Amino acid sequence: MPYLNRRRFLTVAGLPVVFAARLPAGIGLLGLETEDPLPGKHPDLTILNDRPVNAETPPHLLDQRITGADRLFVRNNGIAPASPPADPSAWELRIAGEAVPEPVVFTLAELKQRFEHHTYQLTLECGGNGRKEFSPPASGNQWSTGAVGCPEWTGVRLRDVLEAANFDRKKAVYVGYYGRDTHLSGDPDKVVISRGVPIAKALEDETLIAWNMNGQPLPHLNGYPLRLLASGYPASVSGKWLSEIAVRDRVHDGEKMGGASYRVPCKPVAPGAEVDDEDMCIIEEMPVKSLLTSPKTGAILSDTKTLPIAGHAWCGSGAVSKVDYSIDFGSTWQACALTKPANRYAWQHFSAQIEFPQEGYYEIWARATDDQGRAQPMVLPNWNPRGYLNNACHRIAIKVV
Ligand SMILES: Nc1nc2c(c(=O)[nH]1)N[C@H]1C(S)=C(S)[C@@H](COP(=O)(O)O)O[C@H]1N2
Ligand SMILES: [Mo]
Repeated sequence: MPYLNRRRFLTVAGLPVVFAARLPAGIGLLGLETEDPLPGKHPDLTILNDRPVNAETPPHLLDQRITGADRLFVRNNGIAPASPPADPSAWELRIAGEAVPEPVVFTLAELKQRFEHHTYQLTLECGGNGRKEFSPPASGNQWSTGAVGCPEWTGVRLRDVLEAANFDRKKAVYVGYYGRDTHLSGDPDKVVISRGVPIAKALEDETLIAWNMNGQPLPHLNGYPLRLLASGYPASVSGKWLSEIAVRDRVHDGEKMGGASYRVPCKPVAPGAEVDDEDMCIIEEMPVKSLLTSPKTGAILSDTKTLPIAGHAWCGSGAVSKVDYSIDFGSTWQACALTKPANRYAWQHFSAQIEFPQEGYYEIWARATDDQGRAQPMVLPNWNPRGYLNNACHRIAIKVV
């Protein structure tokens, strides 16, 4: 709160306090909410950090089958470009790297004009979603369940663009991205984050260079005007404010590809263990997971003992083959109805009608199983130093009165 200092010309949020001299001594100014840290986002997103901006979505706000642009979480590692480009069609994307004969630059207008457009519904989940539950705790944003969403994205295939740049299929090992956000330190030479994916993932049909979310230009905080999307991998590979793709002849060695960043012990370790760098492996496919989006946890059921439940389930490769629920802490499980995905990497929707035997306190647990028979664990899986890949069952509390 700004306090009056009569020797200074007083301003609030850059505006002069015109009658500052008349403010009685000892009375503080109320001040103003100067900036909305989450422009364009739903007011009920939970802000975990405002520098860099990190905000997650409460489960009940993710009930939509296609996540609304105002509801998709935000995970920034640095500072988003200060203002959107005046002319987004002139935004430039450079394709370079050892496996490209010479760098090629496409403007956003050229990308839109030269290549076929594709629309897919693609799940985006931060590798650290669920970090909050790890014990001993892992440093970083303490995500609970809301660093995930599944909007519909429109853009061009990365493959088509790399082919137009004549990339060398024999040489290409990995792609890495660069974006136009800036480092927290303010140092313009420091890269915020530059991750990537193996070339096989880069060449999949669903790996997009996208400019639209749900038919509208991307929200500024989610990478406007252009971003990469490689769904099924931790969302950290899906570069925002995309300015360059490097087709590498080796595993990409950009910022946050090494050390403990987005890497987990190659072999499971005891909670709290020290793990050497050479024993850490890059996270690739995300594990099977589900989220109960209706009802909201804490719901009270009265006059009836029947409750409809709904949610989504997804996995990093293949499809989810079943979702079960339990109301007796995992002792017995019942099957939910489950839809097919809109396309590969889209989340699937589950639903059920639950009959409760009597009044009381219950928890509903949901458990998804993928088409390779891998199910979500009921307790926290594989502890790792940075708290990635927590796909334990989601639980909600219900009172039946
Ligand atoms: N340029 C850039 N791209 C980025 C990031 C970033 O900080 N800068 N964060 C990454 C991480 S860690 C995640 S989880 C996703 C989050 O995407 P969203 O903010 O659109 O939800 O963006 C990824 N792409
Ligand atoms: Mo992330």
